[in-house]
Amino acid sequence: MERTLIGETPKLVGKTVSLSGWVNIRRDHGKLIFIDLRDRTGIMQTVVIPDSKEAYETAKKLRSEFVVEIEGLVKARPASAVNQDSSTGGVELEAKKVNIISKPEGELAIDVSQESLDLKLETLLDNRTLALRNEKIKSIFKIYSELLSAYDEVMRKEGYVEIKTPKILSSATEGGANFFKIKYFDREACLAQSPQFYKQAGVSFFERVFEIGSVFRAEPHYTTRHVNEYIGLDGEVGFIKSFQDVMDELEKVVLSCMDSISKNCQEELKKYDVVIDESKPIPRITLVEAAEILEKEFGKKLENLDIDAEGERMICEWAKKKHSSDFIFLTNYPTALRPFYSMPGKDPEFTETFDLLFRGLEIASGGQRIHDYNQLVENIKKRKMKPEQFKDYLDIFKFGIPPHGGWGLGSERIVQKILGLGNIKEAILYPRDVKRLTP
Ligand code: AMO
Repeated sequence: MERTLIGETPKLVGKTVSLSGWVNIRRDHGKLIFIDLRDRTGIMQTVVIPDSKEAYETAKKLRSEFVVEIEGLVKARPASAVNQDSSTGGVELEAKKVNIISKPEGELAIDVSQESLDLKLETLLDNRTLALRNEKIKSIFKIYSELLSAYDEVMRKEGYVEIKTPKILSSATEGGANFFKIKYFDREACLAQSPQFYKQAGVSFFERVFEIGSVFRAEPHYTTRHVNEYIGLDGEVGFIKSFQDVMDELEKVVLSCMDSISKNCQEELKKYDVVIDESKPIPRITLVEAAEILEKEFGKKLENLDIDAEGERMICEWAKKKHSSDFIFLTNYPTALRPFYSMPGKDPEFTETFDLLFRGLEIASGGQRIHDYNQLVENIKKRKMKPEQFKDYLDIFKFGIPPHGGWGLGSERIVQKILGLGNIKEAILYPRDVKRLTP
């Protein structure tokens, strides 16, 4: 018999169907055996009665996570039963045949059938492939998948061309020390800290480009918002008049992603009791203004305008109260805090750059770039770096390139903050941190 999906069964009351999936849990009540069956569309209760002899004998052997095929009659469940337990829907299957397709070996480390797995993050990550079978945890990644598709869709709609750039590089793109050195045959290379140089090159041939790609950061610390490998949603756009145009673009893109998630992931959002509010337009304040607000409203002083995690949380609290916005752009970061490619402002102590904060956390950085060859060479020298090291990057500017800018968005941070997850690692299938290289 052809396979029917659980999601299709409400329309098939009175029909005989064959379902395939995993045993979420087996419960025995007197002589009846209840098997909650899980497939990619949901969970459904199946009932095996002793009269169906063969099915009953097989059902007695079943344990959680057995992969099975169950044939039976779709029946409407009494409303009272549905009210008591709504997790398995309004129909059930009266099983006639049960066939074991595959069995787990040995004991399972965790029971994924619970609505919410109340376990330590380490346990969930150590047993990741199993934990990812839990419906609530799976919801995180359905939302993540929606984010990737929404980003792709809006970028293409706005005329950006998707590119994929190399992740093995000869030099670091973002400066600082947080890059991984690797052995590359008889040379040293490093893993890309961002697609920065290549997306700027992309502007010189496509005007507008985007990339969804892996980013590697050798952050030696443990925080709830840093990991060592993440997926960046990058964008770069040419022919801008100022970095305000870049923020306009990013605002459009981010709000469009939020809208798609809100429209297409209602069920998943509900599992986390989350509502996505309209946040339009996103307020923009300079970092200097933010520092004043922090001091006046929260009594917090910023050292050299270097806003920390607490400051970001506070300024978001202010944005919510004052502008009813979950987002806020902080602009014009000090030169000392931004990479060498950032466009200086009228006051050269500051740059034409921004961060985008969402519900207390920085989710994106961006800005206008220096596009003049000589100015860029000077800037590299000013930072005590050697222009020779950036020869290929500098070539981009020798060939002629319009004023441009862009952003890097941390995809996992967006999902973390949408769902209010305590740690970014919850929003990563198989996260990498200082200690974790498996699974
Ligand atoms: P930046 O280094 O600020 O900027 O990174 C951009 C965004 O990436 C995310 N992010 C991280 N997420 C998880 N773990 C980390 N260790 C981590 N580091 C950064 C954040 C951050 O806002 N090239 C520039 C962007 C640009 O100007 O276009 C860049 O990489 O969400």
